[in-house]
Amino acid sequence: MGRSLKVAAAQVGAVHRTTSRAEVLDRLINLVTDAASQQVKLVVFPETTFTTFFPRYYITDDAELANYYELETAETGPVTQTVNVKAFFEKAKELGVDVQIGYGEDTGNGRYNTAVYVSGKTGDVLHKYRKVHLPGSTEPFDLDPNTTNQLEKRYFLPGNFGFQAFRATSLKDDCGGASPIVGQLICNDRRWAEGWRCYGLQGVEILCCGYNTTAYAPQLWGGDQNISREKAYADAMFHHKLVVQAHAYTNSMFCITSARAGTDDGRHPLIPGSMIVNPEGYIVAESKTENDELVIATIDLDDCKQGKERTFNLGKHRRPETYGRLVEEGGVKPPPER
Ligand code: CDT
Repeated sequence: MGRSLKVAAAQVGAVHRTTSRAEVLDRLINLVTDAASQQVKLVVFPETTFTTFFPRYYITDDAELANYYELETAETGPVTQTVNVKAFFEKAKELGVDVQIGYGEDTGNGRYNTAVYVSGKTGDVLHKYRKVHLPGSTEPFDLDPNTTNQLEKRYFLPGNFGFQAFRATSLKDDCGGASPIVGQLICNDRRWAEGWRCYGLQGVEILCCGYNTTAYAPQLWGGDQNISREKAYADAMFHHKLVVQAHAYTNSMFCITSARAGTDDGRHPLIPGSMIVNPEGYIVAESKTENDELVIATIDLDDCKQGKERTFNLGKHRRPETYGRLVEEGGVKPPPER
């Protein structure tokens, strides 16, 4: 077990439109403190963790909207030092725990759906990822304030950093002198094979992914508008697990997924399903509630070797000369009718 590491997904329960930043911060600090007390070295938090999942609302008040982002400019410094949230990062550093956490990033020139990976040793941002696949629409499909919209295309620009892996140098000593190779995705990204493969091609061993996935929104999804809440929930959980388990397996990597769960505002249900998946695609630990909860497992990064060296030895078995369409085409082009 030369490269074994204790890791956690920190699931976060309901955060309402009216929940204060201070309350959320307290809950996050409790989670990271609890993780540290159990010798966890890396904790993955959800997408847009510091606030409710605001892209579900059609927000016309610019001041309210601005408040959902962390302003990150030359003057403010990195997110770890911004006034709203620095207490969380200071606590993680004090405890010596690496964290990945998602938030709305406002650079002053553009807004992104972002996740940072922060070293528990130094408090430095080791890597920043901006969500590439933004689901939903720019315009609300329904102006009823109780409706669940999905307005990420309105509130964020598509991520412009690509799928760049990095070394978690902070964990080098914990992992037998070889720093883990880490990749990041945010929510909807996990449904697209392209990002996973980009990370697979960089030898990623731990994929970190936070999400907010609605458990019931037939108006948004299309399809059966009379679907029951139970069936919708089961479908959403099934698809979440299906994509994560399949892509972890085909890219021979561990994946830590972390949910914003619970029912926001009493009417916007989100699935839980925070889990740690191994390179064979099996779930090794999984959340049991819809509330704030740590999902913990000790993983051995050497378990990635079998898949990477045999079945999914990418250099040996891939035929990139046949994959041109993947980068040449954006959408579907069926063959012509004869
Ligand atoms: N936050 C986010 O990306 N949510 C999307 C909902 C898409 S509608 C199926 C997700 O992929 O979970």
